[in-house]
Amino acid sequence: MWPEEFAARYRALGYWRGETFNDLLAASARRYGDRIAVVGGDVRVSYAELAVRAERLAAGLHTLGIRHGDRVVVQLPNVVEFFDVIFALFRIGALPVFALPAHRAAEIGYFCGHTEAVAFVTTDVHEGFDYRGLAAAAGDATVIVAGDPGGHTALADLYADPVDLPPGPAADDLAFLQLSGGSTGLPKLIPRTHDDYLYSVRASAEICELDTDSVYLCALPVAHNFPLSSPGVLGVLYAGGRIVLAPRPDPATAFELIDREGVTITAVVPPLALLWLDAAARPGRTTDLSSLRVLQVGGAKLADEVARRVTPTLGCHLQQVFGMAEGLVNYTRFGDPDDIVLHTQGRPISPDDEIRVVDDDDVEVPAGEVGHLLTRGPYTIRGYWRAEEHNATAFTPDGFYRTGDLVRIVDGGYLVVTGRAKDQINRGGEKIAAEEVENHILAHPGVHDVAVVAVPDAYLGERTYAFVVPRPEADPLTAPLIRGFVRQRGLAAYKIPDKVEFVDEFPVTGVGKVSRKDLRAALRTRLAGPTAPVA
Ligand code: OOB
Repeated sequence: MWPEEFAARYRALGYWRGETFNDLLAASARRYGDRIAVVGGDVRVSYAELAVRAERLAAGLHTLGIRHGDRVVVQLPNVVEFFDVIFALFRIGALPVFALPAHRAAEIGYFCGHTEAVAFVTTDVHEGFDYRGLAAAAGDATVIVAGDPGGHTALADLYADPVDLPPGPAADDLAFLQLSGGSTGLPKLIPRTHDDYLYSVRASAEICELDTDSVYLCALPVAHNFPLSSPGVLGVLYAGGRIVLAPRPDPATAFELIDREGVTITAVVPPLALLWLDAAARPGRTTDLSSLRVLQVGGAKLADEVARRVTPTLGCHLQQVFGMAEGLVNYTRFGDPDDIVLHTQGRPISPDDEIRVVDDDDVEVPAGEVGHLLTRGPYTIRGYWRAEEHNATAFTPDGFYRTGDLVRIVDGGYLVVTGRAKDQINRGGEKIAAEEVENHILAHPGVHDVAVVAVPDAYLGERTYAFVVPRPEADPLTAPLIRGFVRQRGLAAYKIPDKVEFVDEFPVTGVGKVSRKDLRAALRTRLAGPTAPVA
């Protein structure tokens, strides 16, 4: 957490206002009452109704034994119940741990175990997958299911008559644990407080000019930091607008909702932007997209050629968003010249976001040159949750977060992301820690060693390539066998290597470590693909 001098400063400057998400919901329910807050399928929930639903669910969850400070793993698709659940947990002061719908037994098991979760909230079936099958991975946690509970606790049964609950959390308490994309063996958890997160939400809503006329299409998985708070669904609830939940992000589903609900703003990752642009430009499109004012693109580097197509094709502003669940979020602003909007990833939210661009020895590089991005500020964490050892290297001694991103700063303080120094693959915005996948592959008895690297890809930006050194005495390995093995270990599908290649040995660095740099270079030469920003 922040040293007291910083906390005092952030309070004095009005960033931290001593408000919680409970205060936000109460204020919005008072202010916007009967206006529709959330639309999901045929369900339309007003601000006043949302407050009541959260209060009733808080009563039921409390009766179930969930208390202040308890962790609850929440894995829900884009459904209205997501809001009931998180605001009910906020009311109690229990911490949602935000899993994504793509996560499977390996991830859910780890989240529940590592956080000692008391409950796991999920859905019945979504996009053909039965989430109740993950119950075994949740260990001792009570399994709560939105929809058909199949023998578990039904979420629907937990909405109870409001009871007198103990006082809720303080503004400087943790509000939830968010997931890090990670670059190490196991995902890290990101502790965010009410004070710090609310500041980023309010400031984002202002930058994105949200108001009561805003209609936000949530096409990405709602629990991810981008659609959650940049300005995302929480920004909309603060500003009194309307959230429209898309069950899937494909153009047909999204365009239909944009047309029907008069969507004004939405957020996508670069591959989705590409799909939408192609679909929007197709002759004979029957949906009307003219209500759309802003397309936010972030999560991974947006290619210049794609950026250039947004305004002519969709007739709306492009806003580039470069953010991270650890904190720092950058936006291009609506009044910015084309050059900035098309070619930079924006500038920070806050005048008190401190940015340092340094070389390998943590020495600042000359202005305008590429270096490692370090950051500190009023909504950037000072450490991962229960990860002492990792924190010692992931942060500088004076509290700057090492983002692992390579950037340069251009005039006006705008950042251009040029690459990455962390061992992570950014597969169309979905982050994959090389080491996590390597550990799963290494568990195969026929594998001697493995190195997982990114390979440039025209559509996703990057794909995952696994180089495997087999054990000489073992039965011959095949790529499908390795992929199947990893899948069967319960790893999310997006983490399963796109390609597996068998080699006799790895190139090594001077000290004898596997040289991922040489592996990537060899791959790039061989594939001669587009030069995507692979660090
Ligand atoms: C967002 O958050 P995370 O935590 O999934 O991933 C953060 C990482 C960054 O460190 C960077 O490597 C990459 O994703 N990234 C971008 C980018 N936006 C994120 N790289 C290049 N260009 C961009 N525009 O991805 C996230 C959180 C809040 C808002 C937006 C994105």
